[in-house]
Amino acid sequence: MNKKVSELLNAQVNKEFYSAYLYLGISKFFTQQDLPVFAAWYKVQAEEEQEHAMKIYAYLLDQDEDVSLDAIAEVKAEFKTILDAVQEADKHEHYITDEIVKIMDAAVADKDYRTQLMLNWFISEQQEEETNSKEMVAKVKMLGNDAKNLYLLDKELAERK
Ligand code: OFO
Repeated sequence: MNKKVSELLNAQVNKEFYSAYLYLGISKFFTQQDLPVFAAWYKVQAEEEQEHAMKIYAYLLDQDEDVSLDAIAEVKAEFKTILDAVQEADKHEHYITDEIVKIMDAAVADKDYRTQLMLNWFISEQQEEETNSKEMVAKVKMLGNDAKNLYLLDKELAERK
């Protein structure tokens, strides 16, 4: 595998684990706000991010590439408001999309069709996650900090498995 593609994929393993950590931090914040279903929603998201990291990890090993298991950066997860927390998640999803696109660009430049095929899944996944996080921001903006509304939204989120 091309060195740049391999390095970017390695870095992405770490970024996906960081994403899991960030979502766990957001989940913790919602637990502390007494919004258990919001908390559960972001905990599911944290689990999904670990799966993403493992997808790239397994792909690299399948290609006989090494995987560096670097330190995962600390997550502060201190938010002033519920809106701040959901906006942080939305901002992060856009950042991750940009990172996936950078790897895709490198794979295209190298005519690395196998990596492009693997990354196609991530391109679709990011589309879905950006849509979810955008909707979450819109809902929280509409409902504001009204306790009853947030309780209802918390119940609506309970649908997510
Ligand atoms: Fe890894 O799925 Fe979004 O960030």
